[in-house]
Amino acid sequence: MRTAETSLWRTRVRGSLLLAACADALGSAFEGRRGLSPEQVAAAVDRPQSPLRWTDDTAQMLVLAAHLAEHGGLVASDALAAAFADEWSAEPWRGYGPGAAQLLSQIATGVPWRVAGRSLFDGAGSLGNGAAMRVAPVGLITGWGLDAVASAAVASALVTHVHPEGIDGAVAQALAVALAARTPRRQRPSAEELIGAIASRTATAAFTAELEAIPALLDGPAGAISDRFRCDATALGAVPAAITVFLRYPDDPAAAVKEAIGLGGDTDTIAAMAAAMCGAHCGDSAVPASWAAQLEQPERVRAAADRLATLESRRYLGEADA
Ligand code: AR6
Ligand code: MG
Repeated sequence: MRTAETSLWRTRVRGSLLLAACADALGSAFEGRRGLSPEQVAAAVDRPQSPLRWTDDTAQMLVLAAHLAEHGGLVASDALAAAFADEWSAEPWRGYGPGAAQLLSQIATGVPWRVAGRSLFDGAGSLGNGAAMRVAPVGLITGWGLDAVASAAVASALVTHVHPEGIDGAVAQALAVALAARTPRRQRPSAEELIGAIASRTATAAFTAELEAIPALLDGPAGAISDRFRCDATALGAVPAAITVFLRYPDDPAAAVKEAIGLGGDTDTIAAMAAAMCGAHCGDSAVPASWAAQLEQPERVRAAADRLATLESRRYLGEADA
């Protein structure tokens, strides 16, 4: 890959991870609330007054980014499960979902991830949005086709989320980020193309039905989005809402984050997922200065992004040289 292309890609990877981290932190103040007023959300988002502390969403996203960088872009399941469990053990207070905490504590004490994941929710496995909220790095690997992105998303999900809807959430989010990153900056992402690419690679009829609802929500009031989607901690309730918000504001992360938070419910996660898409499309120049100034450990996020972006340019060069 030429230097200019590498640097352009790096800005997108940085933009995606930084905006996801900022949005996660901004949204966490409102998690679980409903009926938020736009003024209330704008006051907190436009001029954050206190440090932006991220939650389990960003903690796990950074683990996955580091894992992909270390393993040549591939998912080594045992090592990834152990890395998530280590992260949870080190900072269990980040706001993990109840199923996730139960699962990661089992893995930390030696239970194999295959056994632990199946034990959740009476054997159904988790259909939470946790595999989706952390998956952006999978969509930010250069040189990969969309089928490879979808396969890696499945592999990354399976170590914690075995329910088909939890897996579909990760596939959808990874593909949305991948397509956002592949859309020229001045071009508006095509809703039809994005929805089609996701619908053809997700497995459940339930997810397809939610995706099909998106086009009717692209114009009109945000209230129609929260009327249609549950906007909760499930993959089905959160990921289609995040995609809808991104498609409404692909070039405007601040507007996207405000709208995502305003939906209520799982505000940190829906905002983080929509922002990851915006950042992949716009690059890091779109990160509002007031957010960057307050973000917790910004250098750690940038370093994770740069390792991911550099990994890809090395891989690309290696293929070209072969
Ligand atoms: N049946 C019914 N409800 C379920 C099921 C199921 N099979 N699976 C999940 N849920 P969890 P995550 C519901 O705990 O996916 C943090 O706040 C259930 O209500 O596996 O990592 C993050 O910020 C459960 O509590 O964790 C994210 O918002 C919820 O889905 C979120 O949690 C989450 O599933 C990530 O959640
Ligand atoms: Mg959340």
